[in-house]
Amino acid sequence: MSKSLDISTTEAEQTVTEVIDTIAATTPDVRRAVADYRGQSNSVNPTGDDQLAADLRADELFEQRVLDIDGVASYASEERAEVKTTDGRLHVAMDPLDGSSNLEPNSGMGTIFGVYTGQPPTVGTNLLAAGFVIYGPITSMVVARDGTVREYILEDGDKRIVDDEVSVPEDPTVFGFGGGVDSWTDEFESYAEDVRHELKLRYGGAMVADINQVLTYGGIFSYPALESRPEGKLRVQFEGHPMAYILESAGGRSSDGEQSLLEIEPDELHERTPLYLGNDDLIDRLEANMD
Ligand code: P6P
Repeated sequence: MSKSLDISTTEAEQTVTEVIDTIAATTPDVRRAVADYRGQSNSVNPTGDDQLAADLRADELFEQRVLDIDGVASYASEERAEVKTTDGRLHVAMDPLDGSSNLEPNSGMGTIFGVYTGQPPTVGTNLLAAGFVIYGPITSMVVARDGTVREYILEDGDKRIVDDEVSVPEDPTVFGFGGGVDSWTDEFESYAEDVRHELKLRYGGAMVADINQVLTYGGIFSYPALESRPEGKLRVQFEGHPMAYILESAGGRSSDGEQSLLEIEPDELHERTPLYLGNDDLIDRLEANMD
């Protein structure tokens, strides 16, 4: 039997595979929605971000199809206040369109997902799989499951493997820090001052693309604690946990400044956290700096 699950490991594995394939198969419709729904929606999501019509359309597409999967018990989304439940055993949490503010300038955007054994809000160690899609010059997908990270190119929603063992390069090259110098704490500002003399700046305003830079070239991505907002900007359940699972499966590390992001058990579904993800020595130095 699977850990803390009342279904067989085989059933859990089959459901994870179906979730991944369903998300991949939905990407052509999301890519079309991104082109067709560029306008504002005059609404905000539960954490106060402006919602584009494309955010809502992507959320609708994924919710319908993910909840149709037999083994899925619930669908949680950055775009909606409540978790939608049905029969099944595994729980899916998604950021349907990450970085949608990049839609207007036609920069990178994506989809983030996590498959949990417990219903969100839940601890990151309940993840069975996590991944993200990038709607870039090509549509690509990175998936972490069973300790391995794989990268696929998506063509008409079908996966074609391009890397069957993604790992963070040992020698870091890039860094990307959100929030802006004037909003950082003194501790982070001094850390950032060291890092910016060692690495190249790669910050594009969409976590999926910036994290993929770190997976490709090595380095660190952070949306840190801010003077005015110690909890930072990004969400534990929809961004922190999935990306931590991927980076740690690829030989990197994650932190909230003290511990792995996977150790965080959010009290609320849309809880935020400072987050630091990348090469282990860069995260070690960060945590020493934040003491
Ligand atoms: P800022 C996109 O809106 C997002 O949620 C993440 O994908 C990204 O890393 C961050 O916020 C960008 O925030 O403040 O730089 O616009």
